[in-house]
Amino acid sequence: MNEKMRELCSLLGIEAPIFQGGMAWVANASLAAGVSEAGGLGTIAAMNSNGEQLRAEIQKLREKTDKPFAVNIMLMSPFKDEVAKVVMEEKVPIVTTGAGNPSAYMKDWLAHGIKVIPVIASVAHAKMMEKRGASAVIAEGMEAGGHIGPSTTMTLLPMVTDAVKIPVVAAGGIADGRGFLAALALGASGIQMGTRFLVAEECTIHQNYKEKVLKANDRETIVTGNRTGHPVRALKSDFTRNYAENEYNPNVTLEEIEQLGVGALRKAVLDGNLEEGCFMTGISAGLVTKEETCKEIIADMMNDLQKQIGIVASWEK
Ligand code: TUI
Repeated sequence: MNEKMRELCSLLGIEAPIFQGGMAWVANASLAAGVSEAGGLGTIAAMNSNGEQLRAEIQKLREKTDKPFAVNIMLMSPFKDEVAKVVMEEKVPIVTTGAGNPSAYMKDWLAHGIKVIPVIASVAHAKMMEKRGASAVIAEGMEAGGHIGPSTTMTLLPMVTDAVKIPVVAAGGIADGRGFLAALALGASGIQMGTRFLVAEECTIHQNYKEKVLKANDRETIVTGNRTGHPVRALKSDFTRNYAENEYNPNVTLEEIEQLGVGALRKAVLDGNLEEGCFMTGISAGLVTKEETCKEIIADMMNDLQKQIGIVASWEK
């Protein structure tokens, strides 16, 4: 590991600088404990939980591991205020945030000793988060699945690492040692992966979801929601085709479009509903070909990184 990776690991008390993304409906105690036990940073997503459901999930995780973990608070969630309180009451060590600006909560979280690591999609937001006391930022490019910003990982990452002094974690499009090395080359201290962890054995999503990820090629994802201002990347399906048709139909109102998305992620994750489900996935699904344990994924990422460094370092003129 290089100096930056070691600094990030010792800041958070983890062994490998690999975060698991806080995927709504997906990132539960089973997956997060699997990743944390394997030495990475496991994350419980609070997106689909109210305060008490989140508390129960945190307790479940603590029965499985005593290693550090994070809770991800999605700032478009209707439960954001109550889950923001629960992370303090439960003494959660690390909070990551997504899809918005967490400034309103940061003073309280910091006063409770929580390390705050926001997902950012712009240089300005990264600088603001550093000023407000973030321990690190996660710079996420539009290769990622789910709700995305407009920049690519390849361009956003070096601009953010130039702009802030705190560690930067790279997210969006990374699923193997080559992507890991590329992120380090662009100045990152670590990486976050979502899509690769979708097919982890500890990930409890419906098998139909896993099969779709395993079968996906490079052209299998599509971004919908540009008209509503909430672009979301997901695997092409009956749902995304229907959504895209309505999105660009001038007779359909914005409210009607928003309504189409409600519940579709839950139907994909819990029911594996191939007709009505929204299978949120990053473009890196095209790189994900086998089901493994979290331990195998983390070990493979570190070993593949080492191998890729060897390949690059052995270049001759
Ligand atoms: O949050 C995500 N990805 C998500 S959340 C989600 S749940 C959902 N369900 C149904 C419909 C829509 C979403 C699925 N995927 N990633 C983190 C992320 N945050 N990506 C981009 C951002 C972001 C964007 C703008 C962060 C901050 C921001 O602006 C802050 C500001 O105020 O400037």
